[in-house]
Amino acid sequence: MEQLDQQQAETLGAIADATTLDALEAIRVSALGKQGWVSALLKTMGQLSPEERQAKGPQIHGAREAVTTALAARKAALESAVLDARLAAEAVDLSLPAPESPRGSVHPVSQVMDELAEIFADMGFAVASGPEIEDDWHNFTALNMPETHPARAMHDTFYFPDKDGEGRDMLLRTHTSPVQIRAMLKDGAPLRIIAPGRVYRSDSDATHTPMFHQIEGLVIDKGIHLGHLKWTLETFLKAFFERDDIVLRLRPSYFPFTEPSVEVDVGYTLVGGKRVVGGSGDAPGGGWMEVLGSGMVNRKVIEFGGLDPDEWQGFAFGTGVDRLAMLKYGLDDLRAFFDGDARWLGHYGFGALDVPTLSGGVGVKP
Ligand code: 2NL
Repeated sequence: MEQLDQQQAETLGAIADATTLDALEAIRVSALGKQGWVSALLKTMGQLSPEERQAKGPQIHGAREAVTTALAARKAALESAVLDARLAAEAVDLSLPAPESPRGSVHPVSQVMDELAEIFADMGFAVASGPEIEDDWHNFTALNMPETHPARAMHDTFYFPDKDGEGRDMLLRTHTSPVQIRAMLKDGAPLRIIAPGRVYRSDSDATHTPMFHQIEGLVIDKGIHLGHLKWTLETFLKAFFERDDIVLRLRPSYFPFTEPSVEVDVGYTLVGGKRVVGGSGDAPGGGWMEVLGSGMVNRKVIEFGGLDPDEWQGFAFGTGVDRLAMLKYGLDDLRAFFDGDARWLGHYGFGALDVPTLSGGVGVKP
């Protein structure tokens, strides 16, 4: 039995000294394996007399227990050391830039819409939206375009064959103005909104697509006048083109839904033979480019919006998002916008994480 004590002490010592899982496994085999010393002692128990078995049994089983427990504890310690070593060796350095994984790009129209929403949000405008399938009351009548108005003709507007539940003609909206009529009726005044979105006209050539993108803005409040309109558009255009030297030229015009109506041009100048937005268009080599239509909201339209025009006044404006995108980013083919060509998008698209108002430089193609 002294031999057993000694073997057990040796084995436990070897377990404590084992530095690898392989070494530990060898110790396990030498003690508990088929030929191991603990197994050999257990086998001898069958030949012992009952008295001897009672005397030695607990010691032998105790040895097996002690070795098994020590092996398990040492194995757990070695395994966690192996894991610690791996974690240290394979540590991820979170200060390194993440590898780029290209997954498509943001269309220039979406990019410009984001920029517009951002710029107008800074001026207190909310983004409003509405249906692309409209009725002729919201699209035309409420905008002071009566039954006889030429824009209502089939050759301009896409109509649906059926009427809606209220007996009105259904059509694809030709501008985003009906969104603003709906906002006036729903939210009342004061109101400061922009309405960006798709609009549809029966028109298709090199510079017109049957679907295009428009953004309109509407401010309704007390005592609103043309000065508010001019400041807002000037502030917007400076932010959008990211230049402080944007010069506006306001020209009298006509829209059924505004009175008076104002067309807004921006000046461009020649820089290295290229037309670039900024500066007075009257400078040598320069010129004026129309970018916006606008005006004071017609009294009749304010009434159609459910408000009293003696109490509430407003201004409104509208422009093409596609055209703004072409101007700002120097794109020259409108039709390429809607071809869905991945090569075009790969070239002109923006990264998903680009900030909305990044400067691409302003290029106006001659
Ligand atoms: C253009 C000109 C314009 C408006 C849109 C508008 C909307 C309401 C009331 C009054 Cl609800 N006006 N919108 C006003 C003036 C011009 O758009 O050239 N668009 C592409």
